[in-house]
Amino acid sequence: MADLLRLLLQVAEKAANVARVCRQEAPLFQLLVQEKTGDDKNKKFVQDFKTLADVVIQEMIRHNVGAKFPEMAGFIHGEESNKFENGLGESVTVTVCATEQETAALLATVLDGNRTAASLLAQAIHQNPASVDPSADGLAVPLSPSELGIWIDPIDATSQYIEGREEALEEGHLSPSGLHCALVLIGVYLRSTGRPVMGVINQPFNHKDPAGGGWRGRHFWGVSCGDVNLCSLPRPKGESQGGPGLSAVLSSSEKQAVKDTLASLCGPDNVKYASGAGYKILCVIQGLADVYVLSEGSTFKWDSCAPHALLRALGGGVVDLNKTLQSSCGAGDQTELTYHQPNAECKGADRWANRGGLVAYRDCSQLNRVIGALKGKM
Ligand code: 2IP
Ligand code: CA
Repeated sequence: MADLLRLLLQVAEKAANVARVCRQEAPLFQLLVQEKTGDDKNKKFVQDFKTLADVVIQEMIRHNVGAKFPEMAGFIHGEESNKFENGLGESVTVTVCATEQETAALLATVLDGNRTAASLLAQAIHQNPASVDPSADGLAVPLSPSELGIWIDPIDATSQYIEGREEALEEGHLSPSGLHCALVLIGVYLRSTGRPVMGVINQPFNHKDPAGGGWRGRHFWGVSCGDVNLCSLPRPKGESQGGPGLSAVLSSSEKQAVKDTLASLCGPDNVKYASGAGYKILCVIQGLADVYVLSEGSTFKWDSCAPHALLRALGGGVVDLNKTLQSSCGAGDQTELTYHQPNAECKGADRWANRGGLVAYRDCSQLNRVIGALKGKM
């Protein structure tokens, strides 16, 4: 498991490099921000570049993990499909090739011959970042790769990534929107039970190098399996243990009834809004909010798997909101989100939606207070 965690930290860092390169290098940045529609649309160009960047990152992770752990190869899932059809009806499969040159040549075909952009992208994909987190070494967990599956969100909060507003993060404060909301999420679950057991979160745009060297990232990881619960972050200091103070983070598009209920439970100043499903769970992990409540089925397995594993390592979790509201025994392990079974009656991405909404929490008694307040209100 130490090997797997080390590899995931490395590929997440590589993904973060690709995300940064796409914003830093002018030929890629132009492609990223231009939305071509109607007559302007180049029919040879495969969909939009944003989707291509996502797919390239996802395929790079799939390629690297599958090469080192072949038992996992058929169980690495993500938000994007790597099969594209362009406006001319030609179908192209984007994969990461054995060499940088081959990858560049393949990317050039989907970038309609733009060799500069293709080479820059291929270079970032094939470059190995030097540093991995030494604190992840020596980890012993009795799990084998053949028991595990993976969910990847190559870039969560894509809209914030494209918009690219720069915010200076203030220690201990949640910052509602901006580049820091964009996250690379890699979650590992147990195929038999669907429980999340390992998660890696990389925040490619955490702070700017004071010496002018561009954006620097930050990463977080957690492992939760049996008696082993380890997280790169400590439990936030001054935990209230379910006491009176409570704060919540919500999507700005949350239902008014949920906003009102939480404002009266937490106090209006303690309800905050932020972009990105992954970023909101990260706020709970970091103690910037106690709970993240979402009443809609607008998140997916790839959004929640990685940060869910970190919350479990800290003694919290992520439950299905509707199931928990209906459960006679209240919040408990039975209503935690799982990651191995699709919603059989749904089609497309909705097969993997967290359809009942969710609550992410660190402290079970705080979760119970939220559930108690929301009963009969939505
Ligand atoms: C999105 C992204 C959105 C979030 C939505 C996710 O993923 O995290 O920000 O909505 O649920 O699926 P909101 O910000 O309102 O919580 P992506 O950006 O990868 O599509
Ligand atoms: Ca997402």
